[in-house]
Amino acid sequence: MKKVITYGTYDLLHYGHIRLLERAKALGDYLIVGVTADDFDKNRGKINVQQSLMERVEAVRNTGLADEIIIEEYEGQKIDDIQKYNVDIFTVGDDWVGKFDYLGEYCKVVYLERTKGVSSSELRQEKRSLRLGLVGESTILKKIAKESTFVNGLVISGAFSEEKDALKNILEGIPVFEKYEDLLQKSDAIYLITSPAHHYEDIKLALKMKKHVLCESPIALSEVQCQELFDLAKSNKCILMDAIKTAYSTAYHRMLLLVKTGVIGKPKCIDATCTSIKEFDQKDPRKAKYAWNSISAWGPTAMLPVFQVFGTEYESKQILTCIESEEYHYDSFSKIDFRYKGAVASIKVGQGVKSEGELVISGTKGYIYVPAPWWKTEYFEVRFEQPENNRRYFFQLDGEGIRYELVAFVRAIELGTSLTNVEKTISCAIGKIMEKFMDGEVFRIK
Ligand code: C2G
Repeated sequence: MKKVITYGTYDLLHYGHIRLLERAKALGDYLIVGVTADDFDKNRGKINVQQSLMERVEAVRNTGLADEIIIEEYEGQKIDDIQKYNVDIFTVGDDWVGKFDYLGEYCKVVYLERTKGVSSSELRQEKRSLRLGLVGESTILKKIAKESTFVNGLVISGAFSEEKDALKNILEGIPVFEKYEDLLQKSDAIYLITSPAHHYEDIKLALKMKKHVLCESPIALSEVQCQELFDLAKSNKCILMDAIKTAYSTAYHRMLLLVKTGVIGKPKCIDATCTSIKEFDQKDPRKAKYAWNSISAWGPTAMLPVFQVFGTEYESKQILTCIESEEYHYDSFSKIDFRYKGAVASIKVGQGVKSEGELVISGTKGYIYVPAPWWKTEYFEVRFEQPENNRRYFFQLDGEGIRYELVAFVRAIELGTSLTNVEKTISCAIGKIMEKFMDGEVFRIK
């Protein structure tokens, strides 16, 4: 019996795939089809796959052409499979010509002509692209514009900033609008990174015009305002999403899931530190006005694991801060201690103080250690009393998580339902901390 094997994602199964499978089957007597796992695709840069693995497997099964379906999960697996299943022929479309010649050592390799004029990417793009407007002053806009090119169905419609000069040299080839409303008119959604004090008004206007909003955290500087914006988004059938890219990093997300399985026992203490030295010049009022203080720039990221593990119902908290400018509410460093029933957490954030940017989650059986910079790491360890029980985890991170965040935003809009990794309650709890800070409910480090 001649065994043939072929692999693919088979997203939105189409005529090109079916023709490939038919010809593959005709090469022998028994056809094995390897369908790629989601993680495998993500790691090879295919982040826009629309269907789940089960849907794709079902679609292949329904062709009736596969005698056996297997899942492709790791690089190099093809060699293992060919040996394991005693395969005679490996085949794939000729868009891969040369790429799998190395398999010739194990079986015959056949490249079949790819069917012209049909592809999953085109099918995905058939839906009208979502026009995303960029709003704000930060150089992060440049990263968003770059990362958007990796996301199917997303185009940048233009940009707007109160500080026009701020957009110079960072957004080449993107039209800059004179008025915020004009950009909103030409967009379906916006990514917002104006200064936090402006978020509330900027988001409100966008939502009133029925535009979806992805806003760099904090969404607003008070809990009530946050809640109001989420309510407005709901009644206007819009998506409002908190942009904390760390929440979309695979390593971070998997780490969180592991904590929830109880691998470190009962979590008792979290220490999260985020710092980056940034110049703050209050003698330049134009720049000072738009500067993000340390608690806004880093607070949401640092609070994320605290709220995601322990929840938002802490018993008490204390904000300790070094204020550099009263006028601009600018802190060079802040530390927040949270007391929970049976647990504590502490975050340290700063733009005028440098420290080790690590995250430690301590539990009754062991602890999680995420090395600096933990907010964009690909790696973490689960450590125990007996070092031989320690485990290390690595998950590739492309585009600092921004790419996956944009994919989640676009899909949420398509499906009309929130797919956020940052719960609304967390966004509101962040807003509440910001409010306490702005109201001066702090201990000053003098
Ligand atoms: N195909 C084709 N004609 C098309 C489109 C795709 O013949 N118009 C073929 C591809 O060449 C491939 C198979 O259909 O052999 C599945 O295509 P994809 O789902 O796009 O999978 P791909 O990314 O090519 O993965 O390990 C995975 C494999 O390397 C192939």
